[in-house]
Amino acid sequence: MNQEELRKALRLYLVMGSPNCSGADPYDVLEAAIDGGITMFQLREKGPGALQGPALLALGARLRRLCAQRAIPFIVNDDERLALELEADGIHIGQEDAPAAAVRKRLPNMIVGVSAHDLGEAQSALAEGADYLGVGPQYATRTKLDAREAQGPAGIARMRAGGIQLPLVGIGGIDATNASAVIRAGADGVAVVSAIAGARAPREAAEALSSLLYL
Ligand code: 3NM
Repeated sequence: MNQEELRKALRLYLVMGSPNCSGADPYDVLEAAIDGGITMFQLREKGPGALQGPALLALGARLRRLCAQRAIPFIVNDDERLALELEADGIHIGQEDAPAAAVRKRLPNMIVGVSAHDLGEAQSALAEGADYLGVGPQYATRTKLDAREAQGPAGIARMRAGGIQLPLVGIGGIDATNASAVIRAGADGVAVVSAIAGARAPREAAEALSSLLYL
């Protein structure tokens, strides 16, 4: 995938694991979200009740297959071994995970996404070979318990003003009421968890976000 294709794929990026699905089967949630127009998916199995071991692998294999069938890039959060086992399209790592340069080297053919919180972290991620950045939290979030203080879309605007041209998504507290502001600040797309996975009707929620993002 080239950089322009990646920018497009990042437009509406669903990040999700079973703890985010309020008891629904993550497969059904993902399928509905794809029907509703998401453009990329990240398996992020974290939080209370997160699956591990064979159960996580089995879920990952089902979700991976669905993404392949529907031509949705499939990214794994933070777990290089799982990413390899599932033949993921990419991996997403945070500042607390393995250094981006080492991951880039070990997984030369994968998309490598990195969480960056300010211009300095964005410049480091770029130098280490990141393919895209996730910038957050844009707004207050209840999904990631150790999230930092909300920085608002101005953080993205500062990165763009500082010369960061990498594909970039905002994350954290994004929903249909504020997604447009994140795009206006310079993001290529938005990454959401609860706005779709926690919605009563994930397909309609994805459709609503999607229609805003293509205005
Ligand atoms: N990363 P929701 S915030 C996974 O700031 C994640 O890097 C964040 O969930 C960061 O869309 C976040 O439900 C959770 O607010 C986003």
